[in-house]
Amino acid sequence: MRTTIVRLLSNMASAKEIQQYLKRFSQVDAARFAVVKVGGAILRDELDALVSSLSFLQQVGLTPIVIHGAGPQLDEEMAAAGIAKKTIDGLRFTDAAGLAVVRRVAQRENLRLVEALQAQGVRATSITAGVFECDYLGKRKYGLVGQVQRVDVAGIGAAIKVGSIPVIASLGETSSGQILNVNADWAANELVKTLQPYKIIFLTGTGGLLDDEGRVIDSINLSTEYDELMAQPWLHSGMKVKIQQIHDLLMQLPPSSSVSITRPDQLAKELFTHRGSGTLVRR
Ligand code: X2W
Repeated sequence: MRTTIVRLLSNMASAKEIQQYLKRFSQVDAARFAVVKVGGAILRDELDALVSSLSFLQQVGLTPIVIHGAGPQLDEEMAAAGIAKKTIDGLRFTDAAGLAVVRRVAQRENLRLVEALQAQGVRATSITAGVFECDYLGKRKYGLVGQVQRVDVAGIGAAIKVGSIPVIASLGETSSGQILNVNADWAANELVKTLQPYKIIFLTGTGGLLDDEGRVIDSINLSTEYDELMAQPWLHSGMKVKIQQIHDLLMQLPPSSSVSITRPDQLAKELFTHRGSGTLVRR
């Protein structure tokens, strides 16, 4: 573990810089340090780096809240089950057969991450139900897809109290107990709105928002750059949706809030250096 930490920190600036950030983070309410959204592709391709980074945070006494998706795994398992993919407005139309796959795969991926953390001695708590109280987004249009109405943070708080990283799947339920499929970015945004964490981090395979040549954009200041950015013909439609979602999220948070988009192996650099990593989006 020590070598992992040394390796993680070796690319960074000074010990003084790291100490500065540690001190700052230690002054934040432990339950509101960070929400980290992990895309399904990260669980598939970069699990080791993710585990190392989360392990490092626990070593220095920080407990992030992890919310994860399972998009690519769902594509694969749906295809294997003979269920054709249908997306509406970027959301997966989910019928009863599809929901059975969503529940199985979300729970499997959740446990895979929790077990990988525990195998490295990291305390982690699996949470696959009871967080996102939902209504149907539109039963006829989207099927069994949830729109979050309320976030119950009791289970999350209990895990953090004992220094265990809550690892949350993006499954919701209605007040009458119907399980629903929730988009993991949406679930992360609702968690953020409820908890108002100090740090908001999205871990993606791209490691940030990309410009026209596929390079990571360092920072985006929405108040001065949003309209211009949205008008760019080169902005990839997936990126456009992401920026729009981040814009809408930040508008509902205090003006000092920001969102970081980075890769798992750059997480410590993002948190503990002035330079950071990936893309920083501010209001
Ligand atoms: C998503 C949930 C998984 C997800 C889906 O079925 O793909 C809806 O679209 P990523 O890996 O974070 O994309 N749900 C309603 O969002 O995973």
